[in-house]
Amino acid sequence: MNILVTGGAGFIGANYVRQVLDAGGDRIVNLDALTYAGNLENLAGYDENPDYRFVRGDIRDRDLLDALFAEERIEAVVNFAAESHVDRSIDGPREFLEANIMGTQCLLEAARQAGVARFLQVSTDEVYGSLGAEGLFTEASPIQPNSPYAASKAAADLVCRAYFHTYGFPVLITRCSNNYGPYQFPEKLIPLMIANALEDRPLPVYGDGRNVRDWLYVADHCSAIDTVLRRGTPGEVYNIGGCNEMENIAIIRRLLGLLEKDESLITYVTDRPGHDRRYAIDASKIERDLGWTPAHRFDDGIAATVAWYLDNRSWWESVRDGTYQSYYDRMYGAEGRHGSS
Ligand code: NAD
Ligand code: TDX
Repeated sequence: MNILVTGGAGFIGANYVRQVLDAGGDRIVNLDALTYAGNLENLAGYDENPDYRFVRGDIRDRDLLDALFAEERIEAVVNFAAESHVDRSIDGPREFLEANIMGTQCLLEAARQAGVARFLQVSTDEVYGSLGAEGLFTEASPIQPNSPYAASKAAADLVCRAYFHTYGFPVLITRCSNNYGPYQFPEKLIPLMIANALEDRPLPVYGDGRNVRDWLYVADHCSAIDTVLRRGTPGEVYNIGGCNEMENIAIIRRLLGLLEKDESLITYVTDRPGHDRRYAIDASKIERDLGWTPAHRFDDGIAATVAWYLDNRSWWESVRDGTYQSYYDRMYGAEGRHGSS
C-alpha cells in the first residue's frame, strides 16, 4: 500500500514507520511539521530506503496535501500528527484545537477528495475522561474529555465519525492507553523520570503520585494500529491497551530501581489542574474481532526502554536543550505552576 503517515517524526509515528518499513511491502510518505516534538533523528538510517519519503509540512496545508495525494497515489492515511502533551495544552490550549481538530478535518477532506481507501485516526483513551477505582473504558463509554488536549482529540474523533456517517468515508479510530518506549520525548512521565534520574535531578511527582495509567509498549501500539489499518471495519472504534494499570509512584520507584538511583530524588509537586485520576482500557474488542494482543510484558518493555535511554544519552540530551529547556523551566521552575509544594 502507499501510506501517508502524518506525525511520523514523533514518538509513536517514528516507531510505526520503522516497524512498517522493516516488515517491507509498503511505501510510506511521512508528512511532519517538525514541531518541538518532531525529530528526524528518530528515523536516522531510513532516508535511503526507496520505500520511504519524508516531507516537511503541516496537515493544515491543503494545497500540499492535494499535491501529495495525487503525486504519491496515496491509498491509506494514518494520522498521528497532533500536539500531544497535556501540560502544554493547559499552558496554551489554542494550538491544540487548531492542530488537532482543524488539522484532522483538513486531512480528512483532502483524503476524501482524493478517494483514499482507509483513514486511521490515532486517538487516545483520554477522550473518555477519568475513571473511579472500578471499571474499564469500552468503546461505548461516554466521551468526557477533561483537558484541552483530550477535548481536542475528542473533537477530532467526532469529526472523523461525521465523515464516516455523512460521506461514507472509510474512517477507523483507535483509542490507546499510555505508551512508553524508545524515542519518547522527555516531557512525558517515563522518559522525563529516566533522564532526570540519570542527571540526579529531582523527579517531579504530581499530587499524591497515585494516579493510575494503563501502560503499553509502543511497538504493541504500532502493531495494533497496523492491524486495524489493514483489517478493521470502517466506522468502528477500537480500544488498545495492555491490561497494565500502575500508579505513577510505582512506575517511578521501578525506574529508580532499574537505574540504581536513590528514592530521595522523588519530589512531590503541585498537582496538574484537572488531573485525571485513573485510565484503564478494555481491549477485548480488538482481540475478539481482529486477533490482536500485546506481545511485550511490562517488565520486559520497561527494561528495554531504560536500556535504550542509557544507550542513547546523546539523543535525549540534545532534545533537552533549546526550546524544551525554556519550557521546562516555565513548568517546573521556581515561578512555574508545578513549583514544589
Ligand atoms: P509526539 O508529540 O511525540 O509527536 C507528534 C508528531 O506530530 C511530531 O513529530 C510533530 O512534529 C507532529 N505534528 C504536530 N502537529 C503537526 C501538524 N499540524 N502537522 C504535521 N505534523 C504535526 O506524539 P506521540 O506521543 O507520538 O503521539 C502520536 C499520536 O498518538 C497523537 O495523535 C497522540 O494524541 C496519540 N496518542 C499518544 C499516546 C501516548 O501515550 N503518547 C497514547 C495514545 C494516543
Ligand atoms: O512530571 C510529571 N509528573 C507526573 O507526576 C509528568 C510529566 C507527569 N506526571 C503524571 C501525570 C500523569 O498522571 O504522570 C502521568 C502520565 O503523565 P504524561 O506522561 O504527561 O501522560 P498523560 O497525561 O497520561 O497523557 C499521555 O497518555 C495519553 C500522553 O501524553 C497522551 O498523548 C496520550 O493521549
